[in-house]
Amino acid sequence: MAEQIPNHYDENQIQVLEGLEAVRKRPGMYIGTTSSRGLHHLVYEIVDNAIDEALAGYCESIIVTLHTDNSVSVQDNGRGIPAGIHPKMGIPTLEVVYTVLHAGGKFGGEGYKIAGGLHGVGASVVNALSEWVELDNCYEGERYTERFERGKVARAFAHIGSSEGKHGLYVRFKPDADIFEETVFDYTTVLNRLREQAFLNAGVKIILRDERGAQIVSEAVETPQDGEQEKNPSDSAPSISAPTIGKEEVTLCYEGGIRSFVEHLNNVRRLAMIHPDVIYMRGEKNDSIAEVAMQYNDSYNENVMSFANNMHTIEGGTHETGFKMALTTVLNDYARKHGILKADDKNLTGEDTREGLCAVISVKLTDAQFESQTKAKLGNSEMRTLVASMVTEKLTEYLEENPSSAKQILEKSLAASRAREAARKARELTRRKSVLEGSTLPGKLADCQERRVELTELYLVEGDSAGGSAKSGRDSKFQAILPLRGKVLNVEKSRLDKVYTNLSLIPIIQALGCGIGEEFDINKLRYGKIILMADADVDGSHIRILLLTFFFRHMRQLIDDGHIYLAQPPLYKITKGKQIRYAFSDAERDAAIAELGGNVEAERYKGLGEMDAEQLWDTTMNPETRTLLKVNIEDAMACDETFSVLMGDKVEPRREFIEQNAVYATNLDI
Ligand code: 1YM
Repeated sequence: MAEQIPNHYDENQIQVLEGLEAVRKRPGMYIGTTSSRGLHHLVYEIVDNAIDEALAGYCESIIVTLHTDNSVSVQDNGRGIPAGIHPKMGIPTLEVVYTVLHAGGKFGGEGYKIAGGLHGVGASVVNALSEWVELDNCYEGERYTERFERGKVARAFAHIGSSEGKHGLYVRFKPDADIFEETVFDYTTVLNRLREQAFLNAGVKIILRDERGAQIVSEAVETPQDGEQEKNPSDSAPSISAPTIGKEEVTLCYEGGIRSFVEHLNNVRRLAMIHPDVIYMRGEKNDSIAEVAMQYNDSYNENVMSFANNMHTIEGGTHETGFKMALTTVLNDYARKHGILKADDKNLTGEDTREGLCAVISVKLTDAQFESQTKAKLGNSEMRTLVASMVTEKLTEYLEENPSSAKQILEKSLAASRAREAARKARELTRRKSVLEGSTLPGKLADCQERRVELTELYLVEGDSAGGSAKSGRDSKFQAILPLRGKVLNVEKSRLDKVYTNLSLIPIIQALGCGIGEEFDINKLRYGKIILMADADVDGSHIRILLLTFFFRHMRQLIDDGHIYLAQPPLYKITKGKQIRYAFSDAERDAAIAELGGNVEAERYKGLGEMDAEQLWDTTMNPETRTLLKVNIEDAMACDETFSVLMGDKVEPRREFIEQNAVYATNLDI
């Protein structure tokens, strides 16, 4: 190849290296974060390129493999990347794709009309942030390889012979441990993302292999599901803690596309449907396509997910508002026309029409504009009209043609509307009562002196005796204590009106000050950190899950904005004479015993109540010495699922979940 490379190779090479060096210096600018989320982003970036090739019609299967050395490979059976020298850059095109910033397939190619991708990251960013990248490219019957280390060519692009009938690109890379805080891939995270992509791109086959579990997974169990075949399942808990290892092989392929997505979302939550079929709509205008799939279940939750060019628009945007507007209008019009809403009845609100709704909105457009800081909100106004007019037409048609489904859906919305009215009354009653009592703060709250919210902490403490110790042990300057009375209401099984009138929740709502549901206002939050402090036993876990479910469903932003923490009380106290050590695990206990040597006493704390004020301060509340776990929702989808399964009405799936995950329960954070 050498003689084909023109002279300006050198100067281009300098520019390229400077570009990749910039990525290594400021990785956050290109992938948002160097946390686990950023790490996984690298895989998605390469997979997106393979999916583009599949959408262009040249590739039918994509294999993603998690290797034991923490590297990952992605292989497609598309055309492969053109093998020639790039006319402008004077280096092999393959090398351009992997070393030139923002090149990533979006230049010149006919098949790449639809551009998506967070921060416009491409293969070159993956290369810059990897310890090494190996490429094996089969293009037009010939095979080529190249290797990079930290973005630099380590083994030159080379033609190594015939491709022996194979075609497509194989990429294997190992993320650089100097860059990433976390370098172990989480199987569940990768699986969820690949599954989502398989749903969004109907018919594309994605295979996920995890070689890391091969040693520990031995028995094959057959549990084929619709569109998903698994070999060797070793079910992994959707946990907030350690990375999960997965099945040896899972195949994801859904001919039903987003219809199957909605079925899946409802099924994994083990929800009962209120009408038999998924409603599916599709519309096109100019170069844009909009699709919606929806079905109502009997829960009280709303689960509307939207995507633009296969990117999850977590903050919604025009396509989502178009959908919501049209849904509300169509249901109100239908209800008026058929006398379900009488002349003096108020209209259904948007929230009423979305109770129990599971919907997926997917739009594909040429010139997607993303707004907001995280670029997760679609801004193109033409998408609002496209989705709204499609939903107005197609949903009206569906309701007229399926009167019994229509009846079920409207009954659900009406019930939601009545509950909302009851909730409003309950809320007013609570407010009036607190006005009469002269204070909006609950009686049991021991407040702190500090008024600057970002400096304050509220401990929600299980039980009056632990509450007492916490009150005496705290630093009352910035720490407030609210002892919880009895079991917290399971909000997964209750409508809003019940939540407002629940005696276990009212003090929490009042202490936080930020309201709830429609009235929620983060600016009124009275504490920067809300710390759940419960025993390290089964009852304690139950209270933690109930509280987290409450925050997740009714004050979600507290979790999203990182206000919710879990206190970590020690499990053991090890004493030798006057020396005291605390241990937070069995291993730490053993280490402490070894350190102190002979004649030690190790006692297991049965509950927080056993600790006196000073011990509680030293181990669990003193910012200098305590450990707090921040509750963050990396994967809202998996989390939502877990809450539905764990806290829903159906006992059987909960029992199944607990049995399947029992081994993980000891290190499950919630
Ligand atoms: C495992 C990741 O990147 N596959 C892939 C990438 C490309 C092509 C095919 C491709 C695109 C085009 C023409 C085109 C890319 N090519 C380019 C570039 N899999 C993976 N498969 N021929 C092949 O866009 O017209 C960038 S990406 F720049 F060479 F065209």
